[in-house]
Amino acid sequence: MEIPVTVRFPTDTSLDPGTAPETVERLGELYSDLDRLDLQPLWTQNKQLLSRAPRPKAVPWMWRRVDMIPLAARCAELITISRGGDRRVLALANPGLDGRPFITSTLWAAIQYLGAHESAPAHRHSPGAIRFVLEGEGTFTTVNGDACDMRAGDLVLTPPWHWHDHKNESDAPMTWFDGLDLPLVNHLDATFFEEYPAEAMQPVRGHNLSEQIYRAPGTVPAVASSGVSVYSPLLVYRFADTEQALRSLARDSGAAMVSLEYVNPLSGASVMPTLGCHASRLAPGQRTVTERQVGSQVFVAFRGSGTTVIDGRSFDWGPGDIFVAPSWAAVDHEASTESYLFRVTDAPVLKALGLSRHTVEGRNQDVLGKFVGHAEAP
Ligand code: GTQ
Ligand code: FE2
Repeated sequence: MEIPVTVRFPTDTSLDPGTAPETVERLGELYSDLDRLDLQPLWTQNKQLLSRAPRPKAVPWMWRRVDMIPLAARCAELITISRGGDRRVLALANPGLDGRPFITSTLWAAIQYLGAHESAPAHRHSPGAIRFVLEGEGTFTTVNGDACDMRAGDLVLTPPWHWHDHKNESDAPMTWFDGLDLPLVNHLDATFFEEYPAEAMQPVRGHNLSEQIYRAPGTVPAVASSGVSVYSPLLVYRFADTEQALRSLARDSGAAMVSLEYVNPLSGASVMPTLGCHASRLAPGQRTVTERQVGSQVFVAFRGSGTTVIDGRSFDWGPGDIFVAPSWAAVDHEASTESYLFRVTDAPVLKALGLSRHTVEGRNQDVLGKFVGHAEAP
């Protein structure tokens, strides 16, 4: 069936009411001929294609720990981790994205749950991943043979095409946050995936090997300059270090919020070319300035509690809650107790492409409503 041209191309705004009927008819024929030959006019759709500012389909949203953990535990009762399914992962699906399992157009965010003495088999893929541990210990993620022990507040990297598996050797379940560049890599038609051959798990060379080389502050291997890679060779960042640095920063600055970026110790660049990771400490009772930036931001509340306003709506968060600010959303925070927020973004991509933009509003945005969750429509 032929799609009517008037549906394919919205009203031609250049057409004024006095146009002769003969011209209208000729225009109709012209649009049909264009359509038939897969040619499309820009003038009927330029406003959508070249919007004055980004118009992300993703909406500001939040997923609460109290909702997610019990559901993940129910999954663990009913669904075993097998070679086929590979991972017990629940994706945070943004309600603005038509049911796709993505938190924004560029980022994947999920919680992953491993029961006591469970493991998830080795595989590798071209999308890069980061893990931020929400609670528990006794689990390690092995990345190309380097078993990275995971404890609450630690950041663990799984760079592109590195073999990785997860193993919980403890008597308690373990939950962490996964951030991946998967939607972006899919958009770029650059996704590859491979299962580890033979055995499910890869051999472990040792524990925390990258940490032993790269964690010492201020020194890096002298030979490394020739082999600086685009992702960080340090695969794990400990919360104790993050916390200490943030505390010291806060003491010096007195600001409502201090932040640090996790970086590649060899280059100072973001941990991966596609993913940037930050940690912030919020002082209680002080609202931060309202800012906008191009790109997607996913926040993980780790410790403390507070309120973040995103595009005029307030999101009240506590430990383990995860919320998202789409590109160019107005964002500010106010903690009610000393708080730590982890954040993953696609900022390195925008920077590399010359598309970064950031503004600080002259005054705080108005709060027009409060996020209540799935009771409301997006
Ligand atoms: O743990 O390897 O959330 O491959 C999505 C894809 C986690 C993982 C995710 C993955 C993983
Ligand atoms: Fe994976």
